[in-house]
Amino acid sequence: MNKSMSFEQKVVKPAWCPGCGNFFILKALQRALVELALKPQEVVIVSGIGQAAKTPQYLNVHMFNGLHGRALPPATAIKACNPHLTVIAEGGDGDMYGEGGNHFLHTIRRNPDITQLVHNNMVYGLTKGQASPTSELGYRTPVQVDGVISQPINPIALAISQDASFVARVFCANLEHTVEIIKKAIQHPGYALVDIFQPCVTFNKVNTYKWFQEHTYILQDHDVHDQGQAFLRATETEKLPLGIFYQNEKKKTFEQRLKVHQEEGPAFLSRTINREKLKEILEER
Ligand SMILES: Cc1ncc(C[n+]2csc(CCOP(=O)(O)OP(=O)(O)O)c2C)c(N)n1
Ligand code: SF4
Ligand SMILES: [Mg+2]
Repeated sequence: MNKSMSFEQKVVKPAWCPGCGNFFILKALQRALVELALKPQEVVIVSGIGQAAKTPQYLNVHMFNGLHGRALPPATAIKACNPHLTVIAEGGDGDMYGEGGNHFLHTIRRNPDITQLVHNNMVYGLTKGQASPTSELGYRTPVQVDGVISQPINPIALAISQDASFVARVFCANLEHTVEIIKKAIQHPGYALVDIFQPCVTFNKVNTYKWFQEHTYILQDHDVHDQGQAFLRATETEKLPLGIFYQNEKKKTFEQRLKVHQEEGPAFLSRTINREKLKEILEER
């Protein structure tokens, strides 16, 4: 039996344009989950709104599809309630760095043991091509008719500056590399960001497959534990590095720091009711 079948969603077919980079990401994630020998019932994918945020609907996993930009708080909560689950928050550049930008910052602070996958196509795809927080200066759209006038966010540099515990970037058409990095992000004990360059073939005619191929290279001989070097690599502009920029495995996770887990064991889900304690509380009131 082909093991990858277990994550295949047979009922709902992807509503993406032919050639969209999201197909590579769907395939890479499916392969990563299979190669990590995870079972569908052990995985939860949380997403918001957008083309990227549709991804969990096309996989045979548990999913929670919430508000635009709000995938990270429920993902953090799910992991805190049941640390046995593999929890992934997934969405687009607008969803995660724009509408959800505040949650991005505060999730880095908390360091829950979750993975954040951002399909970065540098555009709002679902709403038909407006500029996103990662669109380049001067990028023209039907709304930004004279070109974007605000500087794009650099999510990699931002995450490294805040000591996010795992920070990586990939280009989805490098399928093997994307699978490898997603696997490492899921295995990392703590918050892991993977920014995924993803061509939007319909609305972004600048950042195409060819453009990403010509403007990226894979990091070699880079010390992932050197935060200063990682930040410098993240601010390179001529060619954009891909791979793991930074990793800090020494930070405690949000779940490890929660007092309730230290005192009463890990998963809320698997606890039995202490009837004596419950009786005491009820009598007190
Ligand atoms: C609070 C809120 N603001 C705006 C929207 C409209 N909206 C839906 S998806 C989207 C943009 C999605 O862009 P991105 O996250 O980059 O995903 P993509 O479609 O490019 O994958 C917007 C602005 C909304 N649904 N909710
Ligand atoms: S609009 Fe862009 S992001 Fe959306 S499915 Fe089409 S190619 Fe993909
Ligand atoms: Mg987008």
